[in-house]
Amino acid sequence: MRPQDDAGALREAEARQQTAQREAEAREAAAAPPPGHAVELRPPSEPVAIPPAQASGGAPLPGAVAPRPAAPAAEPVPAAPAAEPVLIAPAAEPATAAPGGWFSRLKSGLARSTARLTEGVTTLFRKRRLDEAALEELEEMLITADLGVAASARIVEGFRRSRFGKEVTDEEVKAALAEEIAAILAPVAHEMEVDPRRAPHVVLVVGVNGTGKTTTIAKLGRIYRELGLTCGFVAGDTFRAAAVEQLQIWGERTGCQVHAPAKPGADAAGLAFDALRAAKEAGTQVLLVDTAGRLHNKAALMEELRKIIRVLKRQDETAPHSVLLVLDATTGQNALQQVKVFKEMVAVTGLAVTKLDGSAKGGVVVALAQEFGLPVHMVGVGETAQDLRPFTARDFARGLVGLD
Ligand SMILES: Nc1nc2c(ncn2[C@@H]2O[C@H](COP(=O)(O)OP(=O)(O)O)[C@@H](O)[C@H]2O)c(=O)[nH]1
Ligand SMILES: [Mg+2]
Repeated sequence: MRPQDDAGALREAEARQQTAQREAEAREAAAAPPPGHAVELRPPSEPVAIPPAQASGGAPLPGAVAPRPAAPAAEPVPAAPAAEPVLIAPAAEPATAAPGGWFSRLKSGLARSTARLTEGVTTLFRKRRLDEAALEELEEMLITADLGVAASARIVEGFRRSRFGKEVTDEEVKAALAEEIAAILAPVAHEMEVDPRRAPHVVLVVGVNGTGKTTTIAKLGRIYRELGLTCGFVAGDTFRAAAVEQLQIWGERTGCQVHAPAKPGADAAGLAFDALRAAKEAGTQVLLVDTAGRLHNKAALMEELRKIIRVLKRQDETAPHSVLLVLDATTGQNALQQVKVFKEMVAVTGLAVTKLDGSAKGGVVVALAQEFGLPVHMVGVGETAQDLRPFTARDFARGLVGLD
């Protein structure tokens, strides 16, 4: 990897984002509520089940209890008795390859990345002796597919040890590739554990604008509601009126209470502080805090995030219990740079990688695992509330190389 190029690419991406944001903000300004207009904390509305037809054919999570109507704010739902820490998918859920099953959705989501990774393998290894030249070509191909220099070297070493001089077919290479990739991913494949007994377990969600923070919060909210938990959202990206509205809509759809700023641009830390107090009083079990991602003003963003953390700790010194960094897979190597930057700002506890469905750069997840060793909790493979999956090493690796 060339840090120089990465920094340049990151600046470019930021510049693009800034332009898009300025345009969006100009549009929003017209639609924004007048200054001083208070947006009330809305009592949670009835959860709206997403009809299966709309949900990419996804079945409800097995083991999930039917979503129950959320109580009005005045009548807090008591914490479920003896609730255990929860994962977003009960371990019992099989990785079925059946159409509509989540593995098939993960696999089809990864299709573009798979094509990028395997086209080379197929032409290189129809039937060939694995010699030095072949290994070199393989390594180059892996780097091109965004797996990063270190992970690519490690994979090729594995091939050298086990298969050097042997005649191999493309199918054998794919299977071996899946194994080598899974070995790199296994140490980081941990689900994000949320402990409802903390009432609330606070998840601070950070990342560059447009990576999918708000969407991921919505998807998580839906899953927690399906698991029978009470869940709140904090619309901490207070400058963008559209961002607040987006979260309010998701709150209504999922039955999660939304804590919105009194006016656009209100202090995000103050909002988070009030939201945590309200969530404690109501016994809300999970609180997901959305944040701004204006990386072009790094110092200001760092100050804002640190201030949010500081005020949360004033009420609960163990909060935030998770700091989830959301990365957009389509940005490829840029995602690596973003991890470095956000790790300097806050104590990131895990990653969510989104837009794997629209990306040819899913290989970057392997580079992330190799370079940082941070837990990869979940992957986004689409825009609907169903399209968030826990990250499992073997399934992801096999999906990436196109195997069942
Ligand atoms: N295809 C696809 N789109 C996604 C995914 N996650 C988020 N998006 C889209 O990416 C865009 C930005 O997402 P948003 O949550 O607003 O990003 P934020 O600025 O980080 O909050 C939206 O149009 C989302 O629908 C995903 O996993 N797949
Ligand atoms: Mg957002």
